[in-house]
Amino acid sequence: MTLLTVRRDGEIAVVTLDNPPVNAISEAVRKGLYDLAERLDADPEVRAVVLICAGRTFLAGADVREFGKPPVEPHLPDVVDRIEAAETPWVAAIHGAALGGGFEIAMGCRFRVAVDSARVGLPEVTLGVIPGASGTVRTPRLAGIEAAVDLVTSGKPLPAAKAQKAGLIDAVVSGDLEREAVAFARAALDADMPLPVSKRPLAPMPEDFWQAARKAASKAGHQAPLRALDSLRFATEHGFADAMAHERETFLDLRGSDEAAALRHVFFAERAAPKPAALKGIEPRPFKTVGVIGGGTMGAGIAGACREAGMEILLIERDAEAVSRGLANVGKIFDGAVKRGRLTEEGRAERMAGVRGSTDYAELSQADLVIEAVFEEIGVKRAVFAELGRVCRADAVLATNTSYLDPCAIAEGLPNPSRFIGLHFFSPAHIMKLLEIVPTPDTAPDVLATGFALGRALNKMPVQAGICEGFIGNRILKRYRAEAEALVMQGVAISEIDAAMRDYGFRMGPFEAQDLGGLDIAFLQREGARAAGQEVPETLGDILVRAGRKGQKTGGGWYDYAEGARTPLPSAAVTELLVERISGTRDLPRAEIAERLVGAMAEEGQAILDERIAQAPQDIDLVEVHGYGFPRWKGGPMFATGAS
Ligand code: 3H9
Repeated sequence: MTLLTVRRDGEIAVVTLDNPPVNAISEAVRKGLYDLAERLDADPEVRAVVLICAGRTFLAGADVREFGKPPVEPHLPDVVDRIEAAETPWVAAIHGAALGGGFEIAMGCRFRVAVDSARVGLPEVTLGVIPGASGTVRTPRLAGIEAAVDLVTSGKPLPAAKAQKAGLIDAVVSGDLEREAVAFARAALDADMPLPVSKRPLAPMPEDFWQAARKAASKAGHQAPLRALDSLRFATEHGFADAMAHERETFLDLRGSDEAAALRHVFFAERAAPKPAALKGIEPRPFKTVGVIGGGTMGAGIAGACREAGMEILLIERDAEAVSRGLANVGKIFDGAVKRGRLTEEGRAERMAGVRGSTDYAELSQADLVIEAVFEEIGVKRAVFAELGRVCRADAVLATNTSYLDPCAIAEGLPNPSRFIGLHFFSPAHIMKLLEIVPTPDTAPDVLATGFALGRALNKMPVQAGICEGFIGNRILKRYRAEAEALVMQGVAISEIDAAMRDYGFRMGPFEAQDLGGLDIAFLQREGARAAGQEVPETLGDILVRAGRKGQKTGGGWYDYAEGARTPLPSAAVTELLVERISGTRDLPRAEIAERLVGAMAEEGQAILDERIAQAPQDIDLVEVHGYGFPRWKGGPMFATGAS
């Protein structure tokens, strides 16, 4: 494979970069492009250059794997400058995605053309850095300051049509990209040549614009979007060279930051998780027709997610009334998508046409996959699988969406148990990314592979978990809550613990989150275990639930709430109820509180690893980031405590 090839189409040189899988800009790519710009400038017969990429995408950005090492020349900003300074105009021909350094190279080109399925963007802040090769300096000169602020501080790429509207690309083409780009270059040679992007003028913005942008950027919770904004502002108030120096300094500073390291860790963990090495070469079973048992919040969410991914759904409920309620629940999911402008009315009708309801299990005889999402009670679930064992094809995959029960116990007596697996979705299932995949000792490898393939098809983050109470996520949650209660018993204020975890980066602390979700769910589960003869010590939460304090829905839980309000107010009633379990008062710095709670999560994570419930520490981090609101820029409990 040759990294860079050059072919001539008359007076146009077509440069093709081929650096699989995503044409990341490695040291070799930087050097190759720089040298090529020199070489093509020296060729009097070349009047324009088209830069195009082989494979699935245009240049996807700097090679993130190099970020942990010292920078090596030629640096990317110099490559971009060199391309911009070329004697002959360069045309970037974009398919797939032009991201980060890839889009910065495209901005060094005199023109940008793209196919309509392409996206362009500057996602650097999602990796804890800012664009480091002129993204904060050239973008405002190319598309104006407002568009640049949006693109850089959000990190969200724009589809080609919107990018063209914003002035980020010159043309959207259909048909063969290379041919169209060559034709574009040829036509451009006969027209007025635009100024190189770095030479374009820029008018500063008023103070209130920057203040509003600052407020918006601070919502991300970590420093990169704010530093990106500072860099954009600097670039609009200083000359090009000074702005480039400022941007580079900020980029290098952030590149070495803990937040950037954490975000890189999550980035690579996310890419590894959906395709476990152990399943390489194992063909998943099909899942075109999917049965969902139960049309409550969870079942409807699962049905909605599967339908959105193109599967045909059969929703099974107990009686006709429950069927129509279930279908209405699925309908509400698509209504939400219409309301947010993500789906048209016709699209909604098409989605719903692929969701049928029935009370008759026999209709599942042709289903490829059936997911059970009924009440979390072993007897109810067993009855469902007894029925499924009778009606489903012997090779159909049968899955339980249990969150606490032992999947082996659910599957007991099922004929052909190798097709059985746990698929633990998180509520709301059409939104939450995490999917815990729980094989039993009987689960066949291709059934496990089917779980992962389903996760990928649903655009979820699939993580394999072994069997224990709560699997990975809920087991750690239990420990986290227990540690938080331990602090309360030592005299730390409930509101301080919540504030500490918010300061750490969670949207909510452990107690306010319980008030929102309801304290009774975990309480009932503990009561169930007690009724089954297990030794489960009385928690502080139990005391509150027994006193009728189940959270916001009962007007109070760990906090009081004013009528109809959601603001948590410290509760004298709670202090009174817990007085015998709390010893004095204790002031603990918030950072220390967070350290203790995250430390407890990591300790439980380590136990989970030792018991082989999780395959790798980064899987635990993904579970926490995607299912439990752990701040991404802290990398997850294992990373944050140095355990991954
Ligand atoms: C930057 O550019 C900084 C500059 O401003 C300044 C520099 C001075 N590097 O996602 P996929 C790997 S910051 C290294 O499954 P898809 C990935 O790990 C960068 N490796 O593919 C995986 O490896 P493996 C700004 C990378 O088709 C394989 O490629 N750019 C990089 O679903 C396939 O990845 C970004 O943040 C990389 N930059 O999606 C873009 N990117 O096969 C990040 C990917 O071993 N990338 N890999 O598991 C993406 O968003 C997606 O990969 C993309 C393709 C949309 C391009």
